[in-house]
Amino acid sequence: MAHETQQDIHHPSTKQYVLIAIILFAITIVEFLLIWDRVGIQDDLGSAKIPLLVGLSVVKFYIVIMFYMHLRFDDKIFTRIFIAGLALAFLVGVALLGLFTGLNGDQRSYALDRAIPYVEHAETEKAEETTTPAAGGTTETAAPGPITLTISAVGDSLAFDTSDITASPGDEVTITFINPSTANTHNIVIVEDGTKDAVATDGTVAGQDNNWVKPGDSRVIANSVLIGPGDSGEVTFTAPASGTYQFVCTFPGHNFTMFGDFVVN
Ligand SMILES: [Cu+2]
Repeated sequence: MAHETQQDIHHPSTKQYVLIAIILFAITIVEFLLIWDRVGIQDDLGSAKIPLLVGLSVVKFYIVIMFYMHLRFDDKIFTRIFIAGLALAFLVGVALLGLFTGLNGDQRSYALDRAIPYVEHAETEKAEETTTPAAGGTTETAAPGPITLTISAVGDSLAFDTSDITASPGDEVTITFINPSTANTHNIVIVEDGTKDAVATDGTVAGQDNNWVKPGDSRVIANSVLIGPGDSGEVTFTAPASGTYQFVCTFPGHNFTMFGDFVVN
């Protein structure tokens, strides 16, 4: 027993491989039935389906590594190496989660600090929504004209120095954007209300060559090019109809903290 080699042990036959495939397929069907809303089990199970699905995945994982990856038939050293790697991956995952959430389940202070602007923004947005219906009556207050706004990034922070800018419908708006950062590249993109994150997500896909903005994105009213550290740039556009819009930096990841409201009234 102490000197087992690969030759001593029989690998599974084709018949056994087929059987294993059928078992894996059957487990997958069960998993699918658990989450398919038309079956109706998923509502009854509630959050209980999560440990069930994890358990089924573990069973499948075990079968695959033991038979298809031959760990069951190879020298024990391979199993030990595999488990060591798996344990390391698990610990790294837990450590990464620990960066944002403590063991007691509370979010870490710096994670909370970064989350606060988004919550505040959601509240102000709602407050404005309730007041904007009056603007539907298009009461023109001032004749449209050219206006110039200046906005700046805050040092090396992922933030603009102002949380809202205003214009009147039809204004020829020129926004001068100053980037005093020593490290970060930014842009400024004017978008339809509530679309900043979706626009940024599509911008990330579009890539740096497109200034992190999807070409032809209908939610984008105007955008600057990328403005590097220490540079400044301008974007000129005609202010759209009355309402609330957003401005945002769509450099990947910046959109969560680097945004504000663009109010047209
Ligand atoms: Cu940015």
